[in-house]
Amino acid sequence: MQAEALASVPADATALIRRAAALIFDVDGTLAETEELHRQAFNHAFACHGLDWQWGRAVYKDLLRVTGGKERMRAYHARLEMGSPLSNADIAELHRIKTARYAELVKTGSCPLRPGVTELLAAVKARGQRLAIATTTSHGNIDELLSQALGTHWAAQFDAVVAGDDVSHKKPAPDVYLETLARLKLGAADCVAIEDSANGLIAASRAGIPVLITRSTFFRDEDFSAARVVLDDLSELGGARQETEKQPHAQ
Ligand code: XBP
Ligand code: MG
Repeated sequence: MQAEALASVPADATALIRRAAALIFDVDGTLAETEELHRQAFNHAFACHGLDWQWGRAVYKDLLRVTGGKERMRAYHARLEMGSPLSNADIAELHRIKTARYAELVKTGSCPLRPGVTELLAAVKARGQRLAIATTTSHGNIDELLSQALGTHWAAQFDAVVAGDDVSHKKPAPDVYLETLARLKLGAADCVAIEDSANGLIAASRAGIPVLITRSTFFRDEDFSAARVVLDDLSELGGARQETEKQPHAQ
């Protein structure tokens, strides 16, 4: 059976989820389809800063190969090979405006958690398994999204929350996943990473963590053959939610 075909069998997905001591979630694209809001927020920042940059979906999809909003803007500017260089201060100011706009957009409630996410989080906690977050975005963005979706005390559900600025190198480097494992005091093989992008798959795999992919809008047609399981979304994990007896790793 081809890896991709095998990887798409929900039974494998259920087994992978249920045997893990901890599930480590990516944020953007995995918990919610946030990248469209990020794209709109970037364009808002460019207009505020007097730049005639406007990132359409096709351009943004390509730019998403660069992780980190600040790094993404630098990469785009470098491609333009024109105009005066953007200083670090310019990039920081653009990212500040973008992040503020992103928060406003999230607060409108227009970016709910993806199908199956809320139910899976509840089932995992009911089984005594642990939850963590390993993302490239910022703590502020995580808090905006999950306060809106899970309430202001969302962080109490997670044993570790590691963001892009907590580590030296962003995905596809393994840093954010290695830091998460260190904070959880767990081995890579005892966890599963839930991701939506090739960079996220590479980062978790480099940390030795098995990966379940949930395909997202901007990364639907990526090569995920290195993943253990590939789903269209987490609602396919119905089985992983029904039984709630404690797991062997249960706290
Ligand atoms: C996705 C990213 C982030 C977001 C934008 O993070 O690469 O850069 O696109 O957020 P992940 P920032 O999928 O690892 O959650 O502008 O705050 O970087
Ligand atoms: Mg992602």
